Amino acid sequence: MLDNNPRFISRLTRDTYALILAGGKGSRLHELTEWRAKPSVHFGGKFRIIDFPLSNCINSGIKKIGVATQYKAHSLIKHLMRGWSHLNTNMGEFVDVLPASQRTSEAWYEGTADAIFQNLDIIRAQAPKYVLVLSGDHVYKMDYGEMLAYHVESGADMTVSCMEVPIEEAAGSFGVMTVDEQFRIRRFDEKPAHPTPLPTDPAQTLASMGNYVFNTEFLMEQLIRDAKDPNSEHDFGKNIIPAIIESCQVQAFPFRDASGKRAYWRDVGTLDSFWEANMELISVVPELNLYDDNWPIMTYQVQQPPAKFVINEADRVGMATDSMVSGGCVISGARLNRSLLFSDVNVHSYTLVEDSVILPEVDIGRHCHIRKAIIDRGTHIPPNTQIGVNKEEDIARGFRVTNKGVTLVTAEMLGQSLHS
Ligand code: ADQ
Ligand code: ADP
Repeated sequence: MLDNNPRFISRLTRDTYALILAGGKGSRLHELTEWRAKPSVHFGGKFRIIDFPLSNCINSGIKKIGVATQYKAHSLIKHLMRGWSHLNTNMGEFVDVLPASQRTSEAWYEGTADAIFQNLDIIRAQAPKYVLVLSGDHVYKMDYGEMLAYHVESGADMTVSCMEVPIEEAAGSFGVMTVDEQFRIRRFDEKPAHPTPLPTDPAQTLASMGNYVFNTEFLMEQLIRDAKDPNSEHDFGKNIIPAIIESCQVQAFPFRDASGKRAYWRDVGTLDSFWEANMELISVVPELNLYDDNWPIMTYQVQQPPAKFVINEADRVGMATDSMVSGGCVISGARLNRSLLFSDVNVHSYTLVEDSVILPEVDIGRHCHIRKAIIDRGTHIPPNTQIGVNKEEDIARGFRVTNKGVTLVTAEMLGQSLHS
């Protein structure tokens, strides 16, 4: 059996080219993606979202990686150059940045399939046996080797990773599928308003995670055919998958954790899910373990001194509970509770920060109260500011308040210009 033979799986991963799609807009993150693509959005105290699929590739033994960028790519490209270029070695390993650059026509990347089509010559030059197409938008830990082994073992032309998702969560957001007993996909609808329920559970549907394995030759044939179709939007979910499920073998790969249960996977596509997924990390035993030596998540990090906590001498105030605090932070005479601070954050005396996600290089002045908020990178909160305490007031001041009552504050909302 393939999956019992790790040496065989390493042969598959070595023969795979991974192409991470990182050009999408992520518009439901509002101002967080006004200046950066979603894969470049900060996550988990020191990472960017794209660090998860990239680390998954490395941990799975896939070391030929392309990242297709398009929308607002400066922050992302900077991160890739600083954090991931060390992989470019003369051993044939690399993380290649593949910006939309009108390589095959006058057009930019028109859809996910077109983003690959425009780079087919680059993939061809590597002559991999398999191409792994990954979404750069999600937070999860996954051994792609298992998916590759499943793909090869089932003799599929294409394999789509999937998981059970509540119907209301999937409606309008995910591609959903119906499978037969062998998990071959028999029907696929891209973001339907009313997803087909699972036969075993009417509250759930089988959703695509936007990750695909292809036999390289097969992928090339499909993309060349699709490129000639004037009615196609050149998208995997909308065009490629529905066009091939009848005549080709397209398998669904259910993504499970080691105990066979639904694995951790977060879309962090809205401000509420971004806030929730970050806050989950603070719990005593989070579902996503960032302290797992067996599956390290790698990133770019600046050299920083340790986080420092200083007590306010006048009234002995200052403490942090149920919080994660990154390098370079100075918490001086302030209180933190259930909060996640990225690097280089300063919090000054008599300030209380609770249930909040504070991105890098934020400065929070004295006597502030920040509650249930996301503060964007580089924002300076003036002394005596209240955020998240009175949501009507937040809206009146031009902050964004979500349906679930999370307040987002960016430097621009406070009239501050941001340095790059
Ligand atoms: P979405 O994520 O909504 O659905 P899409 O917006 O096409 O689909 O984004 C897919 C990935 O491609 C993202 O990582 C995005 O950044 C990137 N991307 C989008 N347009 C791009 C372009 N022009 N150039 C380069 N990269 C681009 C997809 C599937 C669904 C599935 C969900 C799971 O289509 O079937 O359920 O992912 O989240
Ligand atoms: P990140 O916060 O993701 O690290 P970067 O600073 O690396 O982002 O890149 C963000 C890009 O957006 C840069 O090109 C930066 O100059 C630009 N940018 C960010 N905020 C603003 C703003 N308020 N006005 C103009 N440009 C901005």
